[in-house]
Amino acid sequence: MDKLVAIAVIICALSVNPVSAKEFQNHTQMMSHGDGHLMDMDGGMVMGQNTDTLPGGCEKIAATKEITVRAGHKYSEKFPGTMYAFDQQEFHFDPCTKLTVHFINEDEIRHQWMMHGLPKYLYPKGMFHLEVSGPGEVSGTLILPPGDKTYLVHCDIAQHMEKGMKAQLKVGKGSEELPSIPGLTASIFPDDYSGKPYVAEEYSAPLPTPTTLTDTAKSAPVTTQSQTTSVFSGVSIIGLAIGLIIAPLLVNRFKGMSASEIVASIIELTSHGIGVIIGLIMRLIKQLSSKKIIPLSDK
Ligand SMILES: [Cu+2]
Repeated sequence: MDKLVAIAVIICALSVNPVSAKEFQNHTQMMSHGDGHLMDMDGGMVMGQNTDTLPGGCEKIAATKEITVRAGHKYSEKFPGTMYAFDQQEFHFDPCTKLTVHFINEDEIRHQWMMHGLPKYLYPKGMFHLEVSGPGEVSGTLILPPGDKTYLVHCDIAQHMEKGMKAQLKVGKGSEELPSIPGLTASIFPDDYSGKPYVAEEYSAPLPTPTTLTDTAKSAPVTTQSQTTSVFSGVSIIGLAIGLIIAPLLVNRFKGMSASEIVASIIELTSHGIGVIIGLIMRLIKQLSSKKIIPLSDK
């Protein structure tokens, strides 16, 4: 009888299929999809890779740095109330540094190292983004813009940032301290164990500074005259029309850029966009003159 029990136990033990942990994967064989976007079929991804284009306002690459960042549940253990964290919460680099980030995910789930606020003329969507699904490593390179600025770095998977996976990257002196960085800055929603009902306090986020371009566009007098006789008014209308058309585009493009970056970007824009603008002006003149708004010749 004892033998039977022993055999049963052995069979039972052998039939148990232990849940095997996912193997650590080094995502080195990624396919380039253009525009600095690389990915493989196993959950490795890099977005906004830039190894050689200098951001506007950088005369040369100031330094070449390499860092390893780890992401995982275990790094959140020292921060009460969190679930996920990076192993570092703050990074600091000189402007125009060429930075390679080796991102290691130590969890069985998907994590990201996503950096925001980069100039959109150089980094699509204003992001530099590394992603690994399950345990593994991915590496990516970018060139940091000039100027003092603090960039948000986080994991964008739902609730991962709110649960601790948040950091800040300061270029130069940085521009601010971001809230709710575990162990670093005060939380926007601090945990309260008093048992009293929660009363929401308004978080006073700094309001975005109004951009001159939008102000100009908004405050510019909108003419209601449909029939104008002088060439001067016709030109004004063309200028205003172009301003109104391109102002929102420019505002979006220049968002979060330093003065030197804006200048560099304007130069770039001008050289690329001059043909388009000339075409637009020609078309407008043609349209307006066909409607006899602008007298092309004095009669
Ligand atoms: Cu995550």
